[in-house]
Amino acid sequence: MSQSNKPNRRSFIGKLASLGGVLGLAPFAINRMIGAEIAKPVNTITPLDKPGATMVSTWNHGIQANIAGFSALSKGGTALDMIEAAAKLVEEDAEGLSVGIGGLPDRDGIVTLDACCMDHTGQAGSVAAMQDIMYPLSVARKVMEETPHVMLVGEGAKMFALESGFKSTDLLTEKAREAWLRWMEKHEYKPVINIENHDTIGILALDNEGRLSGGCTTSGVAYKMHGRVGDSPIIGAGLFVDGAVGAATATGLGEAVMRTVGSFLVVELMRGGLHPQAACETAVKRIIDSMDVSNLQVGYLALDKTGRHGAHAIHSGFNYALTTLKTENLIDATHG
Ligand code: SD4
Repeated sequence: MSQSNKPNRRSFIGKLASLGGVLGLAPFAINRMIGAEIAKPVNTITPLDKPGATMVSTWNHGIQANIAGFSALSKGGTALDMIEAAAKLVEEDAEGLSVGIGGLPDRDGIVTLDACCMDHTGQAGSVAAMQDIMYPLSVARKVMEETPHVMLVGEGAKMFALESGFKSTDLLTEKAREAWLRWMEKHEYKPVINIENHDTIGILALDNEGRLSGGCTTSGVAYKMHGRVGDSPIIGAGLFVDGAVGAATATGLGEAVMRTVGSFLVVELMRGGLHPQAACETAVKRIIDSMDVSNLQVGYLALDKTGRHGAHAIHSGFNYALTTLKTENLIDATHG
């Protein structure tokens, strides 16, 4: 665990309590969110010796995202609601340079977003290369729930979002535009490992009923070719969920994940009996064995249906946030 980043438990509970206040939650609901602190649970509390609600999310921003997810749970939400709430929080943060508004643009200065989600029944939705819409994972969820399709791209995805009531928003912030202008001076495309430790967010959640869901949302690799789509919205690459087995998500250079259908591989390895940690390690090894990885990073994160989790990356620097009703941790993934 990276001590400098380790969140303080008291501040976590404080955040949950004040969030509860803002949301007008009954005290028992707040108690549910901080269950370990309560001496005698009231009978509305789901026993935590079942797997219990668990969320894992990539990178530092996973901590805040998971808090938003647990807030959705406390309002009666499902695992998929936890995923959507967590994604929204990061997507609307204009300071983050890799997800939603504020994401770094492609080489033509255009921000295009990729996202997908999947639930415990195997339903999936996805949008790719979508412009001007701030909440791509929510649009992906609508594709899943309200259309006969799995994936919409580009102009079609945007049209569907507008028809569904999403607003058109300029996603290129001044900060991102300035970074792009600096990049234009050399105009050199070179993927950068662990750009700034708040990359793509991949989120996996297990609710109190044992339902698993997952989501992934990103602006993709910075300064990509216009029209390039990475792994993040590709079901099986950036995300895969099998409610009877487990879920996995990926971060890093999408091309390496897509070539090895990474998240599907991690889930299939768990189906074969591997612990999520071992499954992530094996999937990373598949990449290392099949290409030159000196300049590329990939990290996998997995959660199985019993609440066990693991993560592994090619290089150091990848971490993930783990949140349950009892604990919150920022964990450095193993690597190599
Ligand atoms: C992509 N996998 O577009 C994404 C980028 C990413 O951490 O995850 N960065 O290839």
